[in-house]
Amino acid sequence: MTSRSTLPRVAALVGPYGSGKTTLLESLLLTTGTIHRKGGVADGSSVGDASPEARHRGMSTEVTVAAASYLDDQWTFLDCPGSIEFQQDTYNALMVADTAVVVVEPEPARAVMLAPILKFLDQHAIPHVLFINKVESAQARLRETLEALQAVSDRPLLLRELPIRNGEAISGFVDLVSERAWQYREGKRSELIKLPEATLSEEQTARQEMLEHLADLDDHLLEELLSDVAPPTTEVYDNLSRDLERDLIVPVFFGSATLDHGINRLLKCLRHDVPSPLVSAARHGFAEEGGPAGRVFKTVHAAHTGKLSYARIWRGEVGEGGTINGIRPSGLFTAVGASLQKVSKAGPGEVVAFGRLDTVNTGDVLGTVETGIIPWPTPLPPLFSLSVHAEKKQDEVKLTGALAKLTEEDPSLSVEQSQDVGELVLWGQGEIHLQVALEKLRNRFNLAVAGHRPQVPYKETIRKTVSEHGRHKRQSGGHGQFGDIYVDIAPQPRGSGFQFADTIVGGVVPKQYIPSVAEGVEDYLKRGPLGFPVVDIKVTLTSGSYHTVDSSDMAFKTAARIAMTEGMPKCDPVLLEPILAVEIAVPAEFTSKAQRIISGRRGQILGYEAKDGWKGWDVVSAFLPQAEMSDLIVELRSLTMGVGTFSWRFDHLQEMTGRGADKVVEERRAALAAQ
Ligand SMILES: Nc1nc2c(ncn2[C@@H]2O[C@H](COP(=O)(O)OP(=O)(O)OP(=O)(O)O)[C@@H](O)[C@H]2O)c(=O)[nH]1
Ligand SMILES: [Mg+2]
Repeated sequence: MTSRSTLPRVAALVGPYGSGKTTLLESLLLTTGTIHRKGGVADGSSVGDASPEARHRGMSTEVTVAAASYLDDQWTFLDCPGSIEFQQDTYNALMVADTAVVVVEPEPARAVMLAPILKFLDQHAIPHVLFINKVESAQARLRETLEALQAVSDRPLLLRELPIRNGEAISGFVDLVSERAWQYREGKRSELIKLPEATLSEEQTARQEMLEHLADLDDHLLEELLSDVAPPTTEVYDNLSRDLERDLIVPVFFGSATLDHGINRLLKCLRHDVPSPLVSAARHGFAEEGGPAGRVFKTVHAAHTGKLSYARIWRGEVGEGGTINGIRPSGLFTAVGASLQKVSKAGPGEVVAFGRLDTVNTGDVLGTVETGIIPWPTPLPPLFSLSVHAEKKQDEVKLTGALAKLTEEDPSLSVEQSQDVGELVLWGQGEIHLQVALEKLRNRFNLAVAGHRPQVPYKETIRKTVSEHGRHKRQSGGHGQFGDIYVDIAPQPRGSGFQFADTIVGGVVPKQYIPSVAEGVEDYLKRGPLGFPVVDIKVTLTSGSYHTVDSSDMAFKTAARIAMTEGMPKCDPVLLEPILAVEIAVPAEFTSKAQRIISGRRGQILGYEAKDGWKGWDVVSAFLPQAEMSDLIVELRSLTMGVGTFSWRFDHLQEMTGRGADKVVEERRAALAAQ
């Protein structure tokens, strides 16, 4: 078997949370001789998950970059977080990978968790293989797991190796192409053994099945199979690598990351089958010829090194001392987890971190932007929010700066300065995502930040028309103050906002004072009788009087406020709560659960239909009060094995009455009184 490519390649390790990606990275690094002793996730000694936040939680919270070499081939492994809350980093990493190793558990019920990542891989035609991990502790038969996995994969899964069993336990495997057998050994490389007699007929069937899948995609192979000609091994290998390159098949491997079983085999197949970076570069729209080009897939603001931009080089060579996008980087580094090593240059296929490319962001092209380069995925839309503030008042400016850095690192995190309720709101993908962001602020920026549930931007309006008189008169020494007006305050249809009009005739309120009346009214509307901004209301100035010397803008503004303060409580004020249009996407087996979540949250189900392009998924549409959205994603995920998600937008304001409304108003009064 010869290597297809000597250019450095990139394999991303992806898959559901906790499937063993970081442990697999450790095993890959050991097998390739990059490290000499294996660390563990549990005791915080693994190469992956080096950040304090990841260590603290025993889970990956961002991508780990690790360079290795195997049989003279250069590799960079990208160990991606499995949690759906950190998928932005995973998607970014996949945008520079030549292949993805999808690590899964041998648990048929969990197969559904793969759907989102497989969708992303197929949408971007990224070649990928499956690695069924933890086989030593599998409860289910490999077949059952495979069937469940096939149900969520649009591409055919192709079992590349067959387990050899010793009783129930898997003790080795047969490679279905070379038809050679290996026996696992503890702490050592697997041993080549004679294909066991007992496995022979099963092996023949499995091999035939694999060949038939390949023949579906190749006429020559099909002819051979139909006429009972055994295809030469090289032809099978060629088919495998060609079909993988085009994302037409998904080869399946199995093993154990903790026991280092099946790792060498996985590496050998990657070495043989994974396409060259030249193929990936073309898939991304980078032309073959031209100056140096690359793309940034990860940005970190590290405490000591400053800003680091991890990039894949797609073409040409970049070197120390040169400029990139007009900037001279402070250095070039390769990484094995947190350990960085300075290098003088980097060429096609390599992954390097550039120091201090200040104006360059994740997703940016390094070099000339060519037409045809595929767009970077848009950031994941926000699903969960916290209102945040620095625990020390003097840290507030620092907080804004630190948040800007975090949102630059992770565009699925965003900050909103809410106008309505005056809060700084941090938006992200879920509770853990935001907690990790707060931990980063503490660990990296030495900022103590508190987060709490954000306020709902309630509004209020009125249901009755009232005419009111407002008179402001004061005599104090020289100039007095005099403003006198009559207004009609009237409700308006939903969505009309605020309107002001006048029906003044004969100059009873002189023209120059009318805008001041409007201003006084608007001032008042910032906080109505229930304590919230007032909307959907029309105020008409109908009459009044003035004084030639004592009247002023200020006096009419005050008169307007008086009229509003007197009149509004008589207009039958009513609370308005924001209603969102939400679309919940779930695998169809969870559709009724999604509907129950909606009804349990005062929502109104509008209907459901099959999710476009997602086999076996539904979308439930509904109206949902914004007050009920805050932990929607938390409940949805807990009921759908983490895969359910939703999109939302503000739709309308709706009158809210009864005990719920009374409670909102009471809480608002208490909050205002405490100010
Ligand atoms: N029995 C067994 N356990 C394993 C194996 N691989 C990993 N684990 C365990 O599974 C748990 C999760 O392992 P990780 O390597 O952190 O999994 P991960 O996929 O990186 O997790 P996230 O990055 O958080 O998605 C740990 O307790 C590992 O020790 C394996 O091959 N066999
Ligand atoms: Mg991990």
